[in-house]
Amino acid sequence: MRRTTLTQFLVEQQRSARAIKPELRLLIEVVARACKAIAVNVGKGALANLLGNAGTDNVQGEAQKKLDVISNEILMEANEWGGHLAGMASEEMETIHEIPNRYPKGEYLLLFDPLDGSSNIDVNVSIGTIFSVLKKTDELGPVSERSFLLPGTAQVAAGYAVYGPTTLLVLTVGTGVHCFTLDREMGSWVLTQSNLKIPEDTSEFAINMSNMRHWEPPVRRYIDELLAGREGPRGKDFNMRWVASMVADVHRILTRGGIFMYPRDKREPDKPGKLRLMYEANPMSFIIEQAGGASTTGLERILDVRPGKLHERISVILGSRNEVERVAAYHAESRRS
Ligand code: AHM
Ligand code: MG
Repeated sequence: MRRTTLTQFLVEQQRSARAIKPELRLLIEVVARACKAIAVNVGKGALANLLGNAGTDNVQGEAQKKLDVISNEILMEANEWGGHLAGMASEEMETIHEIPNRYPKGEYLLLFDPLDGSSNIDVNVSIGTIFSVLKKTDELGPVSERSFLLPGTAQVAAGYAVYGPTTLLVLTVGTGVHCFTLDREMGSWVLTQSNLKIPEDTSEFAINMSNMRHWEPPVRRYIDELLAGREGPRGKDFNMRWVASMVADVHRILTRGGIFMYPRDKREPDKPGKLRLMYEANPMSFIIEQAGGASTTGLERILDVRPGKLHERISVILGSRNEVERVAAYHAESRRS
């Protein structure tokens, strides 16, 4: 069987499809290599004393795990010197990181959540890395936080790695969604699924039900109808799954459909949702849309949102198109009434 590696796939995207420039190809390869290094560390776990807290908090006030810190360092070190980037930003760093003057600089900006699903690290459940690539538009000026504040539609590439039973890399450069599996013996990413498509309909949903009392009426209405099952207005039974690692929940949806929701809730009015726009919601929304799904805050398409700050949080509702559109319609109705 002829195998297509990530390198071959990217060269193909560059040469034939003309979807990416050589600099972007190399940048994606470096990110993918860093994900391999993260996978090795995640795989060692307690053997290398890598579980547990690092003893520090990140900018969001969350306790950092040792593996959060290590994964951030791996991505930073791998990408700093390649010459393709102007700057980087991470969930684990308060401010942006400008590429230092001792290295050549490029035109791309890289954003990442180095290890998503932190609450699952110590319990051996799937976790992952999410990344987004933007092109710097203010070419002449030095890189600043403002350079990063572009809507999701400006992304030129996005992807995630899942560190699960197998290690996967899911990628889009705007020409569909493609999945690579890490061949651990060979150390190479092998294309295992091309052009993933999300079914338009589903009977599976993912939401943290313990937050139900904080939800806004349209979300409550939608979930109430799903829970009513065959006897309710939807006339069919729905199943629920919640891994609590966005990478794993989104990957299930890419594979067999579903709707994922981390909606805005009333707990902390200044925090609209839990998930972060720039390095969680945007890259996942790009991937979901490229696979034929939809992604909204409830009130607007996530990829159209103009970010106000780097670590902004946002309501996320994404997955099978017909279900996402139904939730958006409930939001629109509730606004009108
Ligand atoms: P993290 O980036 O700190 O790991 O938080 C994001 C994670 C998502 O992966 C997941 O969907 C969500 O938080 C789970 O939240 P909860 O613990 O409320 O179920
Ligand atoms: Mg995260």
